Amino acid sequence: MAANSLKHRITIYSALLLALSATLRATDARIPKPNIVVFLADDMNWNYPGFNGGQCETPNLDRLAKEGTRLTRFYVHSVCSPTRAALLAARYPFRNGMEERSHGNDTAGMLPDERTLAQALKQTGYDTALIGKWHLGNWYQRQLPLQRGFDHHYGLYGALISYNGKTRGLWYDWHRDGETIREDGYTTDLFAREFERLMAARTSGRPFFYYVAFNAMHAPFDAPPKLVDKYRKLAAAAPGPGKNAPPQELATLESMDTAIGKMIAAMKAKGVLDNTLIVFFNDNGGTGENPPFRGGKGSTYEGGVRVPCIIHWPGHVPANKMVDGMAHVTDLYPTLLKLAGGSLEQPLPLDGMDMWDVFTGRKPSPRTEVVHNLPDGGRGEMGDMSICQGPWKLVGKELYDLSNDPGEKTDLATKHPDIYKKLYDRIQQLVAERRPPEKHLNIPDKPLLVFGEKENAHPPAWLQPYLDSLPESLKAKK
Ligand SMILES: [Ca+2]
Repeated sequence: MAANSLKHRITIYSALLLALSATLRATDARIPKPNIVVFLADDMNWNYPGFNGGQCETPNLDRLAKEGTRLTRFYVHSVCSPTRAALLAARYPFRNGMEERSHGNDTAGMLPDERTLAQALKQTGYDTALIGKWHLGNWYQRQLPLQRGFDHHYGLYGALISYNGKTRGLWYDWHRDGETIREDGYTTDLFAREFERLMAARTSGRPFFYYVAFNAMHAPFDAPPKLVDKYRKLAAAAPGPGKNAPPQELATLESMDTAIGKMIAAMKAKGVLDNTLIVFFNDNGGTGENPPFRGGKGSTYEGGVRVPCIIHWPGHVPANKMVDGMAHVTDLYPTLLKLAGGSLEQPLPLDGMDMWDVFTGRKPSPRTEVVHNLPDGGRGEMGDMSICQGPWKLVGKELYDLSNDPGEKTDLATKHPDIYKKLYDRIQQLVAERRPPEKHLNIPDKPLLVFGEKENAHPPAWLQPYLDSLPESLKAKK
């Protein structure tokens, strides 16, 4: 009897294993290992791009939106560094050390034991590159992109640089592969040129992960004068509500759209576009207001943390579709890594979830909770403590039902004290899981010329005369 039962079990297990391996083969056959390109905008307002009804001309983003799936409830963090850390580590900033924002002259960076998406994809056989803004530590060598999984980096380590001068105050911040370099030109255009160069030079045959993190449209603005003039004239010709976005900001965004168009064209010319998954999103809400949502950058109201996100891979991801299930920036890492055939096994547990079946419209989102900020997160600069579970969202002492009130106008905290308490208690539980950031110090202003401790120790001979020669208008504020 026992022998029969064992035999029966073995037969069942064998059948299950066969079915499982058939499913895996079918999955492998259905999904080729894609190239992955992430386009990350900086501080873009929800209502500016054309695909969201904005007045900025963004034909390339609009095409991505039309040919792809848009996530309409995609969350990030309310300022730059925490979102970038959540993207690359798939863990909330209160765990990965970047709840403390990377400021100008301090040594704050992502904790060194965080495994980045670039490291994980590299282990899976991908070529990796970061073109643009890093902002996860701008000083110690161990913090910089080449030490965090990128084969190649071109752009800035910090934030807030002038688009033409590449300076933040009198700190210079422009690099290629760990060297301080001098290049004339507008950052956004230079990123496109670098992408074109990399694409044309590709010979490896391995899949690639290119992370393109624009400084557009972060201040200080220095947009091409012709474009600024165009939007100034448009605003004058059609004034009124919703038509008064600053021309500098719209011109900056249109420049970014043009750069994205050039990069897509470069992939098409190389014959790799069809097998490339493109993700576009924005790192935090735009400054000021982001209608129809409340608030903007630095706030945990929807306008600060809910951003446009497009998933584009024709033939694999539905075209012209909206997905309204909840998703968070940490979900990209496990989703992309799994698609790439990589392993999610790692010492630090992930907050992100595999969302491929959500992006492809096969299943509703499994995500039931997003943490926006813990009490006093990031020295209070990330907005009020906030968490959402399903339609309910706690922001500071307020409670909103986003299913009826996405604009967060009616505070229901006194009407539903039980729900408020449940969310509040959950936040307190998470406070106990907080991991302290790396101890960081202020870097002395002098003799600081360039970000990157090693590069600053041996600055190039042209640097000081170059900085001295810059007009005040090209020196961004510290
Ligand atoms: Ca930002």
